[in-house]
Amino acid sequence: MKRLVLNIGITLLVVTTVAAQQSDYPITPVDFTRVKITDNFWRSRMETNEKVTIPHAIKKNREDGRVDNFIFAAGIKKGKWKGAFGFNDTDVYKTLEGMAFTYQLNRSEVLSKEMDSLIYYIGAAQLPDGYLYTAWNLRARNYNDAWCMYREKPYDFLQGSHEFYNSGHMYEAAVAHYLATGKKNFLDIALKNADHIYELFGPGKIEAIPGHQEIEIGLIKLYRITGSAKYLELAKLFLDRRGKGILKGQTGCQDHKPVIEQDEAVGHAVRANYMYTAMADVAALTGDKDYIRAIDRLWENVVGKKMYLTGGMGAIYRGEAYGKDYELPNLAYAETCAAIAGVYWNHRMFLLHGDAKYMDVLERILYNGMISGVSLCGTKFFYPNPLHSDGKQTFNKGAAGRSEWFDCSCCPTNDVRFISSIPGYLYATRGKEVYVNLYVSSQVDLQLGKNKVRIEQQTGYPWNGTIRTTVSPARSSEFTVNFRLPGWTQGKPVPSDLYTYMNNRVVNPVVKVNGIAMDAPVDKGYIKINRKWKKGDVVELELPMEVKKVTAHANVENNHGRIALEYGPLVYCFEENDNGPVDRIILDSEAPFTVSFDSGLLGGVNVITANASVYTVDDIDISSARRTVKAIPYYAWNHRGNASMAVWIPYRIEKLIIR
Ligand code: FUB
Ligand code: ZN
Repeated sequence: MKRLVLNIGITLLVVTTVAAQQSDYPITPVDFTRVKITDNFWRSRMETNEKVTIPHAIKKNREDGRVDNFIFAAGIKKGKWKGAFGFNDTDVYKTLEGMAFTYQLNRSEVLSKEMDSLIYYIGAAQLPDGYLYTAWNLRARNYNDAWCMYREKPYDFLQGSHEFYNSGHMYEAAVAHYLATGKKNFLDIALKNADHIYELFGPGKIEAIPGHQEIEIGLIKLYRITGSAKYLELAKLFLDRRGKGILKGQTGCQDHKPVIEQDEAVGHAVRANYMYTAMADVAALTGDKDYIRAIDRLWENVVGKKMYLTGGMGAIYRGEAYGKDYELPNLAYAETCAAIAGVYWNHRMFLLHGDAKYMDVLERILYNGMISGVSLCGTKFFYPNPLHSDGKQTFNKGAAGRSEWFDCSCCPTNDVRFISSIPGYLYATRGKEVYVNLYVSSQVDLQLGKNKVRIEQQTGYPWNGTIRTTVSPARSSEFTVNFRLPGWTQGKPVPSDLYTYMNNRVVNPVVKVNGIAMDAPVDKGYIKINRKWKKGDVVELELPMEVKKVTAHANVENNHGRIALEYGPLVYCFEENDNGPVDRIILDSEAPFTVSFDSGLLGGVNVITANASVYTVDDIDISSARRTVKAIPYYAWNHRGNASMAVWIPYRIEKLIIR
């Protein structure tokens, strides 16, 4: 046994006695509260999240009954459960998690009061034994979704009811709230619920597993905060019970094989990605090699055969699921929640293996298929994130464009919690090494061994690749700063052969320390600068950006003869607003592409202009004309009304069908 001391911010310390923790991630992320983002790109997103999206989510949660459900379940007022999905409680939890993250940065009294009021209702709704799922507490019979049907007994339909999924989000929110405020009012509710679930479903008890993974991540956070090993044990148990037929071996919820034997991403993509995230945590915390091998294989499969260029995951609308290998239709499902879960998973893979390729994937998701899910104004959302739209099809849960909310609003509330934690993905440390993973103007104070180090980044990223980093240790000392060398600078859009650059020119970045160019070694995708640092040392990094023409693996049939464009970390798309109907464009892949910054467009973006032949068709004639066409960053599409959009554009005529 050893004493585990967790320093959990502000003035709070938890000291407890637990079974010895065997291992953990070898790399430690720098907590988001210590990173101050000073750029325009992410700072404005975070401000919008704080000032617009969080109030919007609170309002929507109140308007459509999600908050009332707790009030009614608590008996504070009389009323019937409202909503279409039993797991609507999670939207209140995820909003609370985002509020807690934000509170840690702004200390707003209004936010604090709002959190306490919601937590009061949640606590009052909890049954004495710890159970809490308002749909069951209120014996809701008005579900319109067969998967969430009311059952006579709690936990009677775990594959559909989402009771454990609900609890997982409650735990994550409660931990965030505890860390932000030091108050235990929410954490106590979460622990009571987790203890109740452990009593019923722990070792030697009922062999149930969640139909929708998420509780595993939450339990591990409870373990980290309390040091109580039973929460980690239960998380692993929920994983280890898979593949034994408890959920009838369904692939949809990854019950087809024991998790350590899984080698292909199948089924519901959000469930899968949350599961892989939890598996990485278990792998790190137990050192279990089978777990590590399994998540490595699953990652290879996703990044090698199942990921969109935008980082989107989960191709298929039916079952919100991963498709077969190379099944990547451009009318992609690519749910925002799956993208966020993909960030969680890839971040943990980096913390485990220390390879930049995981951060490359994370960056791709972040700047493209994740951030596309929230409008610039912060109140309009995509649930699926397709790479093609005809401007009319109602791909977004019944809408042809962004929506303010959904009956199932998992994505908007996931955005709320995720965006407020973005600074936590920038930096990490390992012993006397620092990792600079994302290029964002920012400032951070690090503890590196016994030394304090301030790092300040100034960059125009993602619009240009000039990065100036000032490293200021309190005391001059030797250590290593690792700068991620993005795969896209090295001729590799992704760390697999799924996508390739047609113009694969590798120009090595220029690295200068205090104005003097240097040849730094590169290892695992990082430029490693080891030296005796002194206050005010400056590293300049020039990542060469040029328009990249991407082709997809030949097995991705729908993209034969098509290219997509990238510039820096951003994937581009063509919109009808700039070009007329996008399905009439044939790009001239040999002609020059030019890039210019348009400060008046979509909050300020780099646009790419290109030569194309644009054809028109009438009853008896097809004609074409040479024209300049314009592409915008994919994340910014659908801000100018519903119109056609495409990421993958033909550059040669493959087939001509005349009917
Ligand atoms: O089932 C809960 C959430 O709703 C899932 O994660 C999403 O895919 C949506 O189905
Ligand atoms: Zn979602």
